[in-house]
Parts: sequence; structure tokens; C-alpha cells
Amino acid sequence: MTLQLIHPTPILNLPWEERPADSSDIVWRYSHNPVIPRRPFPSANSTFNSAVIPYQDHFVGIFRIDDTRRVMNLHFGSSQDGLSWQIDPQTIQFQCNEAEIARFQYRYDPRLCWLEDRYYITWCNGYHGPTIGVGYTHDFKTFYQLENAFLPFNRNGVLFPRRINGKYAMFSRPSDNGHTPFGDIYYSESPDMAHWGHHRWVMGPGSWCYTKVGAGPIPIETSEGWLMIFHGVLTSCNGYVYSMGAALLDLEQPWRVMYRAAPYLLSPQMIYECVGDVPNVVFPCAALLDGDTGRMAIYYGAADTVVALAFTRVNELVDWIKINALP
Ligand code: BMA
Repeated sequence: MTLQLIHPTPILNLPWEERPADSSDIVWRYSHNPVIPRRPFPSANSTFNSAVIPYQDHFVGIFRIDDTRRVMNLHFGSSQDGLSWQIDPQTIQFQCNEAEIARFQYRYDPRLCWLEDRYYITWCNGYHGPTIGVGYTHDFKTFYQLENAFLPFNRNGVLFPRRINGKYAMFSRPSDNGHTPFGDIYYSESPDMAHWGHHRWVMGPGSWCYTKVGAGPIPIETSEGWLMIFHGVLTSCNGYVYSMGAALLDLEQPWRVMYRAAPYLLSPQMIYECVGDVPNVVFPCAALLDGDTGRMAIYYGAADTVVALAFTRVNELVDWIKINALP
């Protein structure tokens, strides 16, 4: 197969390490993980489940930081190399015309998406329970908040990087008010980024994740379909285990799953993934792709405590999903 990327964008300074000689894993970890420590400044308790994107000649990110009061909020950060980050101790202040929507309860698990003319941010937003907050920025200096996409309870709102059939498109995962013991990925469309409908079921729990699934990074458009990396959860006798999986979705009807890999891509195995505030969590929120080489860098939260990095090659990953697909 000759994989084509639909909008290949070079990222010249993408963080990268080759697969270790003794590994045949489809996704391999950065040898100096974690890339972001739990406490980049004194009032931080933990930094995890965060979104990263290339910006001008460097990288920027929206970081989930739970502070030492255990308030969950979003912070801006920047980096020359995607590895060493400067994170603003001040929380992001969103400008919002609607006082009702601007009222802060909590914000967590951001995603970051370049779409048409601006960078959109989606996150899990506290509004009488978790729902999907939506905002945008042009310059990572001024941030604007829009209407919440959905009613509570919902999490893991992930935008597509282009309109589908003329509409904005988003994954989400309807949930409950707690540590939800269920969860399927749904697809929704909007003409204006405010009113969401045309809801379609995408996929539910499967082989290694029989409790729940949720979308992860912004999907990547390839000639073989949308590459979707997601998190999935199994319930062990000792609680939830969060791992990373992958699927290929139809380009114009992304609720149609064409291939879904039966094995996970990465599961919690390293000490920083297995030990932390919430043990056994690998939670991907961003995947950067160098359009010239096909190299991918996946940023994921580990154990709800730190941010880690893993690598793959997009053409190998797409082949692997097809070869290892569920029947
Ligand atoms: C989910 C979210 C994530 C978190 C995960 C594991 O419900 O809260 O932010 O990483 O649980 O605790």
C-alpha cells in the first residue's frame, strides 16, 4: 500500500527517536519519558492529558494542570523542541460574551485543532456536570469561549480538522457525572460550531477495552481513511486500566469504522504509567505528524500525573491496523 496523506504538513523539528533495535512494537516510547514533570511550578499537583500543536517555528500546548487545591484547569505552554516546555503558572482566561457559559467550575483534558482560520480548543467543561467546552484563539494570547457543544454529561470532545460535507464535525462520548463505567464514541455535526446534531454512533467497547472508549488526538486524514487514535478502558479486579488503540474511519462518513485494530497500541507498563495519582492510565490527547517523513509523535497523559511521548510511523501504523483488524 502507498499511503497518501491528504494535507501533508512538514514539521521539521518534530521530536523523534527511532524504534529501539530490540523492539517490534508499532508504537514505542521516548527514552527520556516523562517529557513534562508533574509540577512545572509550585502550585501544580499534576500535569497530564494535554494538547500540543506546531505553531510558527515552535510548539505550543494547552495543558491540563490540577493544582494543589485539586482544581482542574487549563494552562498555556510553549517549546522550541516539543520536549522542554515553559508552562504559564497562570490559568488561561477565556473571553466570553455569555456570563452563564463563562462561569468556571472546572476544565480538563483539552484537545487543540487547527481548523480553517484559527486554533480551536475543546475540553471537558464543568457546567452542572461535565460537558464539552469549546473555545478558540488566533495567537495563543487571547482566548475566546463559545457555547458548550452538548448538554451534560459528556467528555472527550474531539474536532475534525476540516468540515465534513460542509459541516463542522466532532467526536464525543456521552457519559455520567462520575467515573463513568460505560462509554461509546459518537460523531456529531454542526453548521456553526454552536448547534450540534446529526448524531451517529461510531464505536463502543471492544476486545482489550470492554468498559468504555473515547476519542483521543485530532483524527488524521489519509488515503486509507481517518486515522483515529483513542483511549479504551478495561475494568480489572483492581480498577480501571486506560490504554491506547487505533482505527480507520470512512473519509466522508466517519461514523463508519472500516478497520479497528484488535490489539492495543500502548498500555500502561512503565513505572510512570502504572504509578501516580491514578495508576494504570495511558491517555493520548495529541498526535503530531511530519508530512515529509510520516513520523508521528503522540503525547499522552500517564497515570493522571505527567505527560509522556511515544512515536510511530503513519504508514506502518495504517498497515498494522489493517493487518490486525477485528473481523
Ligand atoms: C477520566 C478522565 C481523565 C482521566 C481518566 C483516568 O474519566 O477524568 O482525565 O485521565 O479518567 O483517571
